[in-house]
Amino acid sequence: MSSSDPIPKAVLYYDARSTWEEKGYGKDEIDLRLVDLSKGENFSPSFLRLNPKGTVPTLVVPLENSLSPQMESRYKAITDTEALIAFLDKSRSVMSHTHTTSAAPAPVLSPATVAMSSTAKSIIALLHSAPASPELLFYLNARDLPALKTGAPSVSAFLKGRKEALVRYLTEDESKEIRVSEKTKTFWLEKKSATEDLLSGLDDADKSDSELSESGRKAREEYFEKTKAAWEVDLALVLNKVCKEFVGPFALGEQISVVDVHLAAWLHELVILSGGSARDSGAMAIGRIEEHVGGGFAFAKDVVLPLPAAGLDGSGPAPTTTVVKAKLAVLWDALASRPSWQKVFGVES
Ligand SMILES: N[C@@H](CCC(=O)N[C@@H](CS)C(=O)NCC(=O)O)C(=O)O
Repeated sequence: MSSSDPIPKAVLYYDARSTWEEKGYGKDEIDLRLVDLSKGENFSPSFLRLNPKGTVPTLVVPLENSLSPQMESRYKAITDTEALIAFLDKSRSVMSHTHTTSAAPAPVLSPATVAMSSTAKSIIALLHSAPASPELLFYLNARDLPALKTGAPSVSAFLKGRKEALVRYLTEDESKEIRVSEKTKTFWLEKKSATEDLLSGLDDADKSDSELSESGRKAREEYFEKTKAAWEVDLALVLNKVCKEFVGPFALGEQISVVDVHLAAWLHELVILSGGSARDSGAMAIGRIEEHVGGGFAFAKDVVLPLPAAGLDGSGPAPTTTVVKAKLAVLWDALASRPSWQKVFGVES
């Protein structure tokens, strides 16, 4: 590397919607590279060299001790969302300004006390537990034929793209066009088989039950059962546990923290999968999740708020009535009013 070379930058490999702007990193600090999961780009040999699990987000950072112009830069990959967000948070302190995105100092988002750290850890672990996976809930998101007819085309297209990529990598390996380890080959075969299993329940979504073969009917029935259990049982349990730990108005109390960064991305995904949008009000968004989880699932509505005064300038009559909301609805409203929400989810705040 010569002295005129730019300082090596971190590269964030992400899937659409998986970035977050709260810390104010600028484009001159982090390169963003979209990894298209629907084309199996996360399974390519080059991506697997960075992250053998083939997951996004993945942040590749230059090692601090290799930043001098005299030496070749070395990099490490952070492949776990929790570690990645903690790294992005710690890499900017209150002393650093939010660089190109704003003149404000970068906020510290990590919890300050031991008690808060333990609550943070437990909520974050819940959000990244297997039953909370937005990817799983995207695959399993139809409980009856009308929902299957609407949803199957996009899920099938995603899974087919992924399967085609896996078949291509395996064929290239077979014909010695590429060389990969046995471990990578086994990984591809396992992913291919899991993808085929999911696809079998989504096949022939335009056909009624009576038009299907016996095995087709069985695969469809199993798919519906799996979907129902994923939302009504497993996700409902996660949601109840999250709410129990959640302090309010933000996850750990008055201050926004790393937990809210995880929650924002996760809740947004759940609302989209439930048929809502980033523009929904907190009450609407939470209502969509409740309805979609099904089985009578309901969040506790235990936050009492005054109704806003009639006049926008506050000149209206003093509020005489109150409104009750779920804690997560209050959080959604608080997050949706931040500029980061607008940037990430592309809505006017
Ligand atoms: N434990 C990982 C999980 C990340 C993860 O599973 N990401 C999904 C996208 S939301 C993924 O990359 N899936 C890859 C695939 O199997 O297609 C983390 O916390 O970062």
